[in-house]
Amino acid sequence: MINWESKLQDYCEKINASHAGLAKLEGPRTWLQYQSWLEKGFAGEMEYLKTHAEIKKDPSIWKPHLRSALVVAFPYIDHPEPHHILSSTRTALYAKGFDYHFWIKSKLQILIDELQVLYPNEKFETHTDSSPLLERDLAQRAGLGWFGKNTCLIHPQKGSLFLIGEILTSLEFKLKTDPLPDFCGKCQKCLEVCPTQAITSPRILDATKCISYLTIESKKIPPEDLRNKMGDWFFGCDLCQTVCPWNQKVFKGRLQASPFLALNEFEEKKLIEELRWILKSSHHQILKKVKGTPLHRAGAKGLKRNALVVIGNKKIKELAPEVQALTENSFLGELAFWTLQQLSPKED
Ligand code: B12
Ligand code: SF4
Ligand code: SF4
Repeated sequence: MINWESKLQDYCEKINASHAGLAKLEGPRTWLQYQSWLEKGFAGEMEYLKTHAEIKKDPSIWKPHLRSALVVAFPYIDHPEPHHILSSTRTALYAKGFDYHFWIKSKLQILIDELQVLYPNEKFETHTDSSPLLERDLAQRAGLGWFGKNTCLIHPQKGSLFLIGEILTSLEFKLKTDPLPDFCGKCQKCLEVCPTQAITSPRILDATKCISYLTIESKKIPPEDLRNKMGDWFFGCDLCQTVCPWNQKVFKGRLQASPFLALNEFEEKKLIEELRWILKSSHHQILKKVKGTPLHRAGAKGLKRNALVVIGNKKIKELAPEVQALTENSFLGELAFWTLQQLSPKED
């Protein structure tokens, strides 16, 4: 008979996970919140979130033979799989490492290889992010954290800067994990810091306003009223997490929650060269460079779009010729004009 509590600790050490828990693979407790979020149009262009809805409500439609989930939290400070591509740009901390869809699954596979020996007749599968599961709900039920007002799952000793992955299995676990209590209290720091006011009320995030969505998921040019608010973020955004006192406590002094990153002269020059490279390179060159990293998801067009927003907001005049060259571009032209406007001094 396995003692799951100590087994989970051993497993975490083996694969550099911070914590793990067990949950039944069943309908989520927060289904109604998800449904109302979709109805409000907060998913924007992320059509797959609507297509997946029925499966999320009842995972047995999708995996009738699977009963449980072993849910694992993978911290990304320090990043376990770092890359140094376009390293001067302000990129979300999780994206400073290689694409987690690959490395998380391969780490979970190490555990499956062990479990399969113990339970040769049971089924095991690895999943993370892209599967039709409400992962925060699953992880909350497995005791990995509470739903912060920024919507992220937070653990009192581990913070929220972790990714979630899971092993789904036909096994039925006997261990019952109690969800953690909510420790947000009266704090509102995440709502206050969000530059685009994307967190419309505690635990409700209008993704169409979130910088993470605008720079990663959206295939469009950001609406004009949000462009200035996107600041220097090139890919993703961490502000509502880095400002969080629970992360500040865990990662003492290591997290930046300022609206613009302070760069020294050398870093500023390097950033300008990286942005110049993005604007001047072909789609093929860009995709080749970012292959295997999360940056690939935005596509070459998306990364050029993000570079233009950063150049405009940081007023990088040195890049005016490269921006000018994009004003005839069918996708980027209007944004390139906006960027040029930000670079020229305002008349009274
Ligand atoms: C779509 C998506 C996004 C969208 C929308 C995010 C959102 N908050 O809705 C965008 C592109 C904006 C995004 C951004 C980010 N994402 Co994302 N994303 C997803 C994805 C694919 C689906 C999330 C979803 O269904 N959203 C809809 C809302 C309604 O659901 P939810 O976010 O899960 O929120 C739950 C709680 O808020 C709760 N809830 C809502 N209201 C209420 C009210 C009460 C009273 C209670 C108790 C609970 C509650 O119920 C919701 C449903 O379970 C998941 C992976 C997955 N398969 O689940 C990753 C995931 C949520 N993302 C993740 C990460 C890391 C990020 C970013 C940090 C990346 C970055 N730095 O740029 C940011 C964080 C932004 C933020 N504050 O959420 C991690 C979260 C890890 C964690 N510790 O929480 C996940 C789980 C991916 C993974 N496998 O690790 N993401
Ligand atoms: S990730 Fe950034 S833009 Fe999105 S909700 Fe958090 S602070 Fe706001
Ligand atoms: S910043 Fe405050 S309100 Fe927001 S998630 Fe952290 S503790 Fe909760």
